[in-house]
Amino acid sequence: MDVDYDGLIPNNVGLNQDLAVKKALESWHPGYLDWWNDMGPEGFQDALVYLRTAVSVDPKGWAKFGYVKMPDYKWGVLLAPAVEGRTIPFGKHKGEPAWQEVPGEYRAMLRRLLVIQGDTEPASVEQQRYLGATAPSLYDLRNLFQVNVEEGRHLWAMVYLLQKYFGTQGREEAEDLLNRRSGHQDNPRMLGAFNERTPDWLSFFMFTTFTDRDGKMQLAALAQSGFDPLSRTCRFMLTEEAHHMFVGETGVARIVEKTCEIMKSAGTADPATLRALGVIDLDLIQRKINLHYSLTLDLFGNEISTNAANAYNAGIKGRYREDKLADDHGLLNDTYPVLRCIDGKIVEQSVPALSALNMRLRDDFMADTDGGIMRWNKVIERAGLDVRLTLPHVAHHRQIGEFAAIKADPAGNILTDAEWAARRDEFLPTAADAAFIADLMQPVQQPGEYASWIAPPKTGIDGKPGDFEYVQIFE
Ligand code: BYC
Ligand code: FE
Ligand code: FE
Repeated sequence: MDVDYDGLIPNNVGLNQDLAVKKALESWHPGYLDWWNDMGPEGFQDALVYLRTAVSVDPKGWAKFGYVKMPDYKWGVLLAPAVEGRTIPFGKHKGEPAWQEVPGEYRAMLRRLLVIQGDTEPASVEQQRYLGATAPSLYDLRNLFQVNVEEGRHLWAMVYLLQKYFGTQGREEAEDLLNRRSGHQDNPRMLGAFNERTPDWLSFFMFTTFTDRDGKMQLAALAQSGFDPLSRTCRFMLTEEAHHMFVGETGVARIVEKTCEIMKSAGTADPATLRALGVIDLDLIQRKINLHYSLTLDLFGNEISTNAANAYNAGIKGRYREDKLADDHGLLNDTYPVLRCIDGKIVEQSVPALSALNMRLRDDFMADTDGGIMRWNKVIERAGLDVRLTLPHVAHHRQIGEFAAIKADPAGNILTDAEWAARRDEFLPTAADAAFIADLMQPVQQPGEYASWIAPPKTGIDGKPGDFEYVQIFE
């Protein structure tokens, strides 16, 4: 399963034998590069970045490290190996051979899912575009860029499927994916969280912890798809996703570590004092958790969803680890408990399992997220402090679904509009927080040096020593 690196577009899908698709991708390529130059990392396009590139999709040997200028990164089309004799794992076609072509009746549904998935990838690059200027170290700068180029590759992954399987419509969608812009008034990205700002590095680490984890869960559900090319695409994307969450989770952990160190040495928990000492108070970290976690919960869609039911029944989008679950994989007679908002109150209701699939995936997401929070709290515990970070209630600060209609605090207590207005600044980042962070985040570009507010990582990338020059910047 080696990757063909000879042509313009590295791939393991035999593009050289598939000339129509090759041509479509090659004519899309210049527009992609224009988009990358306009909307990708601002100011570092000439820097040499120590990046990993996939040279094979085998679990062991796919990462090769080396210095690359980002616009020269080998974005390509990579699918995980086919599983011989694979069958559709769930829904009403369960047990039939997996589809190698798009089933006509599910064409619109599949296209919509590919476009939504594809849209998030360039959106995140756009959201992170200005962060390079304030990176706390060359190590972190390199990790940002690694995430960015891989999200760019995820766009390629979806564009390949659109162009190969959806003809003219697919090519039009591929163009539109380059035209929408995160946060744009008239032509925004498709899902809410991808039009929010990622204004600073604490937000970046929260985004990669929580929002990239939504990516993991959604990709895992699509990796189960009966449409085999989608399944194979997502399986390979998941191996890249793990690194994004690593960047986020360890990033926050290192910030927490530094804050705790100063809390102990200065013997104070007072936010103003800690800020004066150049670290980020745990209260502000908690407010950022509340913000990014609630924005991410919105990405799972509505509590009750016929879209989700239809996609499952059709064999197009499965559950997290569908292949490891022991039930009938049809769910027609099952129920699932869902938190709903009824007469202004939060109540648990048992609903048909098929229509609750968004919540099932969200529950799996929440369980997965708990591990990360525990690791952050371990850092605080090791410092001998008894504060703890927590995840807010699902009803807190929501814009999609049942709880968009009400206001709730992070513990899930329902508030009146007046109470919310009076207390909002306790829960979510404030203008003063933003001003403090903007002031705090000054670039550190000496190899081996780190900003005051973040601890160095435990180990380097690719086994490199602490003072390794992960990014060579030329003025
Ligand atoms: N914002 O029946 P419902 C990633 C719309 S992240 C705006 O609940 P469904 C990444 C919905 O579209 C993973 N609109 O919808 C991470 C629908 O509209 P229409 C991205 C929203 O389909 C970091 C209507 O409300 N991948 O990869 O069950 C960096 C009814 O809702 C939102 C996917 O999401 C929202 N948040 O659920 C880089 C996988 N939520 O069609 C990358 C593909 C709902 O009635 N997407 N709506 O006009 C899906 O599976 C589903 O579309 C969703 C929504 C789970 C997103
Ligand atoms: Fe991605
Ligand atoms: Fe990602």
